[in-house]
Amino acid sequence: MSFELNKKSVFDCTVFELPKISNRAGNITAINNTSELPFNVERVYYLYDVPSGVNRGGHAHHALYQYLIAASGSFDIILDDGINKKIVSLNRPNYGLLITPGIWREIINFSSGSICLVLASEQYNEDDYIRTYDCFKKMKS
Ligand code: T46
Repeated sequence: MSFELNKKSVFDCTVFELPKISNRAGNITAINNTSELPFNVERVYYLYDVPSGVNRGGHAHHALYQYLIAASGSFDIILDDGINKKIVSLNRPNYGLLITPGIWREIINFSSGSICLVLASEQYNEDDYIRTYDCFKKMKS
Protein backbone atom coordinates (compact mmCIF):
# COMPACT_ATOMS: atom_id res chain seq x y z
CA MET A 1 0.00 0.00 0.00
CA SER A 2 1.27 3.44 -0.83
CA PHE A 3 2.05 6.02 1.86
CA GLU A 4 -0.44 8.31 0.08
CA LEU A 5 -3.35 5.93 0.70
CA ASN A 6 -2.28 5.35 4.29
CA LYS A 7 -2.38 9.04 5.13
CA LYS A 8 -5.80 9.83 3.66
CA SER A 9 -8.05 11.16 6.42
CA VAL A 10 -11.73 11.98 6.81
CA PHE A 11 -10.67 15.64 6.65
CA ASP A 12 -9.75 15.11 2.97
CA CYS A 13 -13.42 14.21 2.35
CA THR A 14 -15.26 17.46 1.82
CA VAL A 15 -18.73 18.61 0.86
CA PHE A 16 -18.70 21.20 -1.85
CA GLU A 17 -21.37 23.08 -3.70
CA LEU A 18 -22.05 22.72 -7.41
CA PRO A 19 -23.23 25.52 -9.65
CA LYS A 20 -27.01 25.85 -9.96
CA ILE A 21 -28.77 27.50 -12.88
CA SER A 22 -32.25 28.57 -11.84
CA ASN A 23 -35.21 29.94 -13.69
CA ARG A 24 -38.97 29.82 -13.43
CA ALA A 25 -38.91 26.28 -14.82
CA GLY A 26 -36.66 24.96 -12.04
CA ASN A 27 -32.97 24.23 -11.65
CA ILE A 28 -30.13 22.65 -13.60
CA THR A 29 -26.79 21.57 -12.16
CA ALA A 30 -24.07 20.50 -14.58
CA ILE A 31 -20.88 18.66 -13.66
CA ASN A 32 -17.92 18.93 -15.97
CA ASN A 33 -14.85 16.74 -15.69
CA THR A 34 -11.98 18.46 -13.89
CA SER A 35 -13.68 21.86 -13.53
CA GLU A 36 -16.18 20.89 -10.82
CA LEU A 37 -14.53 17.64 -9.74
CA PRO A 38 -10.89 16.85 -8.87
CA PHE A 39 -10.95 13.65 -10.95
CA ASN A 40 -12.08 12.38 -14.33
CA VAL A 41 -15.42 10.58 -14.22
CA GLU A 42 -15.14 7.03 -15.56
CA ARG A 43 -18.41 5.67 -14.16
CA VAL A 44 -21.80 6.88 -12.97
CA TYR A 45 -24.13 4.76 -10.86
CA TYR A 46 -26.98 5.40 -8.48
CA LEU A 47 -28.56 3.75 -5.47
CA TYR A 48 -32.34 3.86 -5.31
CA ASP A 49 -35.31 1.94 -3.88
CA VAL A 50 -33.24 1.36 -0.74
CA PRO A 51 -35.58 -0.24 1.79
CA SER A 52 -36.24 1.62 5.02
CA GLY A 53 -33.57 0.94 7.66
CA VAL A 54 -31.09 -0.63 5.24
CA ASN A 55 -27.47 0.64 5.10
CA ARG A 56 -25.13 0.53 2.09
CA GLY A 57 -21.37 0.67 1.79
CA GLY A 58 -19.39 -0.86 4.63
CA HIS A 59 -16.08 -0.93 2.78
CA ALA A 60 -13.16 1.22 1.58
CA HIS A 61 -11.31 1.56 -1.71
CA HIS A 62 -7.63 1.37 -2.63
CA ALA A 63 -7.67 3.91 -5.46
CA LEU A 64 -11.23 5.05 -6.17
CA TYR A 65 -12.33 8.65 -5.76
CA GLN A 66 -16.09 9.17 -5.61
CA TYR A 67 -18.45 12.12 -5.43
CA LEU A 68 -21.84 11.39 -3.85
CA ILE A 69 -24.93 13.50 -4.44
CA ALA A 70 -28.41 13.21 -2.94
CA ALA A 71 -30.13 13.62 -6.32
CA SER A 72 -33.40 13.13 -4.45
CA GLY A 73 -34.22 12.87 -0.75
CA SER A 74 -31.52 12.52 1.87
CA PHE A 75 -29.08 10.15 3.55
CA ASP A 76 -26.08 10.27 5.87
CA ILE A 77 -22.55 9.02 5.27
CA ILE A 78 -20.31 7.82 8.09
CA LEU A 79 -16.66 8.32 7.15
CA ASP A 80 -13.86 6.57 9.01
CA ASP A 81 -10.10 6.79 8.37
CA GLY A 82 -9.19 4.29 11.10
CA ILE A 83 -8.61 7.07 13.63
CA ASN A 84 -11.22 9.77 13.06
CA LYS A 85 -14.88 9.43 12.16
CA LYS A 86 -17.29 12.01 10.86
CA ILE A 87 -20.88 11.99 9.68
CA VAL A 88 -22.00 13.97 6.65
CA SER A 89 -25.65 14.58 5.72
CA LEU A 90 -26.59 15.11 2.10
CA ASN A 91 -30.01 16.49 1.22
CA ARG A 92 -29.60 18.97 -1.65
CA PRO A 93 -28.89 18.05 -5.29
CA ASN A 94 -26.37 20.86 -5.75
CA TYR A 95 -24.10 19.67 -2.94
CA GLY A 96 -21.95 16.55 -2.96
CA LEU A 97 -19.39 14.73 -0.88
CA LEU A 98 -15.94 13.86 -2.21
CA ILE A 99 -14.66 10.57 -0.77
CA THR A 100 -10.97 9.85 -1.28
CA PRO A 101 -9.38 6.38 -1.40
CA GLY A 102 -8.54 4.80 1.93
CA ILE A 103 -11.74 5.81 3.72
CA TRP A 104 -14.24 3.37 5.22
CA ARG A 105 -17.79 4.53 4.47
CA GLU A 106 -21.32 3.54 5.41
CA ILE A 107 -24.40 5.16 3.96
CA ILE A 108 -27.32 5.22 6.38
CA ASN A 109 -30.70 6.85 7.00
CA PHE A 110 -31.93 6.79 3.41
CA SER A 111 -35.17 8.73 3.21
CA SER A 112 -38.06 7.21 1.30
CA GLY A 113 -37.56 7.63 -2.45
CA SER A 114 -34.02 8.93 -2.10
CA ILE A 115 -31.47 8.56 -4.88
CA CYS A 116 -27.71 8.49 -4.20
CA LEU A 117 -25.98 9.51 -7.42
CA VAL A 118 -22.30 8.56 -7.53
CA LEU A 119 -19.62 9.82 -9.90
CA ALA A 120 -16.57 7.58 -9.76
CA SER A 121 -12.99 7.95 -10.97
CA GLU A 122 -12.65 4.31 -12.13
CA GLN A 123 -14.78 1.64 -13.69
CA TYR A 124 -16.09 -1.08 -11.39
CA ASN A 125 -13.28 -3.29 -10.10
CA GLU A 126 -13.88 -5.67 -7.21
CA ASP A 127 -10.10 -5.81 -6.58
CA ASP A 128 -10.22 -2.16 -5.55
CA TYR A 129 -12.50 -2.94 -2.57
CA ILE A 130 -11.38 -3.43 1.02
CA ARG A 131 -14.40 -5.33 2.28
CA THR A 132 -13.48 -6.19 5.87
CA TYR A 133 -12.82 -3.71 8.65
CA ASP A 134 -9.92 -5.83 9.94
CA CYS A 135 -8.13 -5.56 6.58
CA PHE A 136 -8.87 -1.85 6.49
CA LYS A 137 -7.38 -1.29 9.95
CA LYS A 138 -4.24 -3.27 9.00
CA MET A 139 -3.82 -1.23 5.83
CA LYS A 140 -4.14 2.03 7.73
CA SER A 141 -1.66 1.07 10.45
C1 T46 B 1 -19.79 3.01 -2.52
C2 T46 B 1 -21.26 3.12 -2.27
C3 T46 B 1 -21.73 4.52 -2.20
C4 T46 B 1 -21.47 -3.42 -10.00
O1 T46 B 1 -21.56 -4.45 -10.70
N1 T46 B 1 -21.05 -2.24 -10.56
C5 T46 B 1 -20.94 -1.12 -9.81
O2 T46 B 1 -20.54 -0.06 -10.36
C6 T46 B 1 -21.27 -1.15 -8.41
C7 T46 B 1 -21.14 0.09 -7.54
C8 T46 B 1 -21.68 -2.34 -7.89
N2 T46 B 1 -21.80 -3.45 -8.66
C9 T46 B 1 -22.28 -4.70 -8.07
C10 T46 B 1 -21.32 -5.34 -7.08
C11 T46 B 1 -22.26 -6.05 -6.12
O3 T46 B 1 -22.58 -7.32 -6.62
O4 T46 B 1 -23.47 -4.43 -7.35
C12 T46 B 1 -23.52 -5.20 -6.16
C13 T46 B 1 -23.69 -4.30 -4.94
O5 T46 B 1 -22.48 -3.53 -4.78
P1 T46 B 1 -21.99 -2.98 -3.36
O6 T46 B 1 -22.30 -3.98 -2.31
O7 T46 B 1 -20.58 -2.56 -3.49
O8 T46 B 1 -22.96 -1.72 -3.20
P2 T46 B 1 -22.97 -0.58 -2.08
O9 T46 B 1 -24.17 0.23 -2.30
O10 T46 B 1 -22.77 -1.16 -0.71
O11 T46 B 1 -21.66 0.30 -2.38
C14 T46 B 1 -21.63 1.10 -3.55
C15 T46 B 1 -20.22 1.14 -4.11
O12 T46 B 1 -19.78 -0.22 -4.35
C16 T46 B 1 -19.25 1.79 -3.17
O13 T46 B 1 -18.04 2.06 -3.83
O14 T46 B 1 -19.03 3.84 -2.03
O15 T46 B 1 -22.06 2.42 -3.24
